[in-house]
Amino acid sequence: LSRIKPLLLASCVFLALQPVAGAADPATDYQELCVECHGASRLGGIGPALIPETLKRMRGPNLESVIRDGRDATQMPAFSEELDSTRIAELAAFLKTPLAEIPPWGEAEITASREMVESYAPVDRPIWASDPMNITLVVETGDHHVSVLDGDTFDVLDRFETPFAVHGGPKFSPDGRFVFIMSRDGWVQKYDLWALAEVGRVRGGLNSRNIAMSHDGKWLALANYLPMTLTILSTEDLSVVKVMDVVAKDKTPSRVSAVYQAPQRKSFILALKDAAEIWEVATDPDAEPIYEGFVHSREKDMVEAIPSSEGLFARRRIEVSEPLDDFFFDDDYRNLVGASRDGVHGVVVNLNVGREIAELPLEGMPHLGSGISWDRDGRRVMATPHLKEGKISVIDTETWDRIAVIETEGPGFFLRSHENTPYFWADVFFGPNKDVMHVIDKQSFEIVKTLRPAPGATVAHVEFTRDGSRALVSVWEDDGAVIVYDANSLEELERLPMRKPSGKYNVWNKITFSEGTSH
Ligand code: DHE
Repeated sequence: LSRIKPLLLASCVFLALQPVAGAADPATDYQELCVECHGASRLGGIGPALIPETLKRMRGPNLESVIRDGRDATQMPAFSEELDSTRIAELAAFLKTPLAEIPPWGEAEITASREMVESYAPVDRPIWASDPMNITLVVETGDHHVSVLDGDTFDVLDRFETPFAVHGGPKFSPDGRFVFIMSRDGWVQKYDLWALAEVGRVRGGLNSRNIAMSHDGKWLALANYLPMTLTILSTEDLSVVKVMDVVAKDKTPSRVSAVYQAPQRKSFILALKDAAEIWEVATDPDAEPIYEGFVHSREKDMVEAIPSSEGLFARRRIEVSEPLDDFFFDDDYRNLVGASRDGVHGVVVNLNVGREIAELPLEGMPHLGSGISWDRDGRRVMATPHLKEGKISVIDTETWDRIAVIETEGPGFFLRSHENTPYFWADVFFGPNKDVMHVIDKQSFEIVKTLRPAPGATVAHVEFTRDGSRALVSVWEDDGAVIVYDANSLEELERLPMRKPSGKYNVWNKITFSEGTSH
């Protein structure tokens, strides 16, 4: 790949320098200017897929200005010499048109996309001297890289290129040695933290949402919008183990909004975008009792083992009254809370009995995936931000009553805490106060400090070090930074320059399912 990249880039640039003759026709302009890098079917090549499913999720400069001016620090050239503003607008509109046909993307195509790095050589211990359990990854979306940080010294051990537009949390193997990273174009990358080297990558979908690892670290599930499938890969060598078509009981095909690991249940839980069903997929070869043993379950007849008689990847459908998105799970993964489509309430689903058991008034689009939980007065509470309102709701996870609403300076995206800290941290992601980070007392719900470390910049997402003593905050800008805070005194200690850092992920917090982090 590295050998053909310069050739393709050279031909892109060469084409870019040719005057484009003839009347404006965006399809012709695409063939002449874009096809080399973005593929004949607009599904990507060395450049990303140019389809509405991916483009509408992109933050930053709009499509027309990217075509006109190019993209800094990427191989995307500027086309202002070749195309006038009308043709640029028409080309942008063309790229936002859905593809007439989605090419098949099954086992054969996924297998053909798999690229294992020939020079990769495994090592039997880390090639560095840092604490392997305190390694923290920073996803830098500005130029599509990940920085590998020593969580004690904050030295950058490596900075490697990722596929374009990484989304969601990277997933660590249970021993913290390997990490798997997913891009919105469906690429899954495997990286060896001990050797500081990429192991390989595979395109498991054409437009994808997130990945989850099985409880035993053997399988990686990829939730796809395009095609409407769940791809299961072997974590060992990224080979395809299974591609499940996601079709509801009434035969409606559905996109998969997200896939989650439910460790105690030894299963994956799937949120379906277009069907009023939640799926549970067993990752335990002895899954039979879980899937068929509920004498009282009205879902008994819905259990379908597909196709393994042993129960591995057996599927269970849980029917709900409407499609639910964006799940928060309680600690034992008995219940989940999902957001309703109308954005005004949440629904509690008991996964054991397979039905809805409560409804919560959660107006203003709760972002349940960012929910975190902790103990307060002997009760387990969870908190969730809202994407459309400047508030955080706190819910009692036994009664499912909302017990507090904390007013903030604007709608937030992420909440974070750690078992060793008395506070939780809440960003304000949207609106004029997007540069604000609130630090809130977990017991009193008082805002103890409002940080504004980079006035005017988006300041968001927090990760703690392994012991919870340091909080790492992203200044989410192209010339951004990760700011290291003392998590007790709330004093700034250090600023590490980064290119639009988004999420940060500490090995220990992730593999131990630390309280206050996403899973
Ligand atoms: Fe995310 C996690 C869905 C937009 C950055 N986001 C997740 C997860 C889901 C999700 C289901 C959990 C996956 C996981 O970690 O395994 N995100 C969605 C959406 O539906 C939404 C609102 C619309 C969309 O574009 O798909 C959305 N997300 C965004 C963004 O615009 C963000 C801010 C920038 C970006 O990179 O696209 C964004 N999402 C993130 C991050 C995480 C994430 C950084 C991981 C957080 C963590 O701490 O684990």
